[in-house]
Amino acid sequence: ASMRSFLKDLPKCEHHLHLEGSLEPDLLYPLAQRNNITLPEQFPKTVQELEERYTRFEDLQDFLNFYYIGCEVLLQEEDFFDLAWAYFKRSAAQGLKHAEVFFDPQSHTSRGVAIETVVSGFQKACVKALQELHISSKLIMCLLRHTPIEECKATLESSRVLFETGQLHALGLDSAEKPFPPELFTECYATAKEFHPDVKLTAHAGEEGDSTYVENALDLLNVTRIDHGVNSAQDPELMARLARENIMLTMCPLSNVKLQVVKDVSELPFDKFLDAGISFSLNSDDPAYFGGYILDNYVAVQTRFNWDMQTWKKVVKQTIEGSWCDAKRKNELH
Ligand code: ES4
Ligand code: ZN
Repeated sequence: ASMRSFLKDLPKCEHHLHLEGSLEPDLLYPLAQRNNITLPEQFPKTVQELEERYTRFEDLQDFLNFYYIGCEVLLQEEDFFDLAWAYFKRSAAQGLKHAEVFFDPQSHTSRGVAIETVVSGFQKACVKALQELHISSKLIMCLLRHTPIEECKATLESSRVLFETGQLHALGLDSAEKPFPPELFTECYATAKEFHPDVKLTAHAGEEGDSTYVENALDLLNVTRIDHGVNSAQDPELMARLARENIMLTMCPLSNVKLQVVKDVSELPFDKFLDAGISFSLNSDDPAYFGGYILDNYVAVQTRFNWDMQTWKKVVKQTIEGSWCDAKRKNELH
């Protein structure tokens, strides 16, 4: 209990959170009803059955199949607001202070929902989170790497004004990693940077893909952050580069166990990364699916690694410094 309360009081920032992945079963069914959505026939019928199904996933694709069905209940601006607000409230109770959150516009625009509807709902939740919970936030738009490149380009074009006006802060890349390597998205990443010089770039890499996915994301997409990056530990030269170029890895311990990237949190290469001087943050990824929000991930790490106070201070400091908020906000967070 005292370990949990120590970790709860740390000023936590989240860098790897899919808003659609925070859709809890107890919100999914009410939204389906509110929007008159018929879920697929084989889909679990009750909150309890669905929670049971979420306790085991074969791999990333098995999880994604459920994740994209979950997305289908989101239609109106209010739905996107409710989703994000529920995430902020639950995370505030776990000591979250700053969040840089992903969303997948293509999982909604493919069903006829306008990207402006999605962003507007999320934005309103972000404003309320700052006012009422003192959580600052940034929105990161992700492209779905399994979709045709022309669709990705069209999505990017539809987001131009949102980036130009600062409503969107960064571009990311997610969904099935193999066989969709970073090099397919070189042009998209160059385009996003042309929208506005302040646009930040990140990409999922090295979760199911090997260390070359991480290397190519750095070389070809010009990202300054890597989401997951677990498999970077396979390559000592890459590790030295991550440290030298101050690339932050956004690690997701409970996710990696649930998707069978590792058998246990204790197998994650945190000590290697610490020794190599690589910055990483600890994140919840898709908390409604993987059984824990940000503090639960901190607790899962501490239970295995038993870090001293000094190590936690270092991790918290690196997390704040690796955030995309301005210097004034970073100062408040420290
Ligand atoms: C995701 Cl864990 C993970 N990996 C890749 N894409 C994703 N989208 C949502 N969660
Ligand atoms: Zn992710």
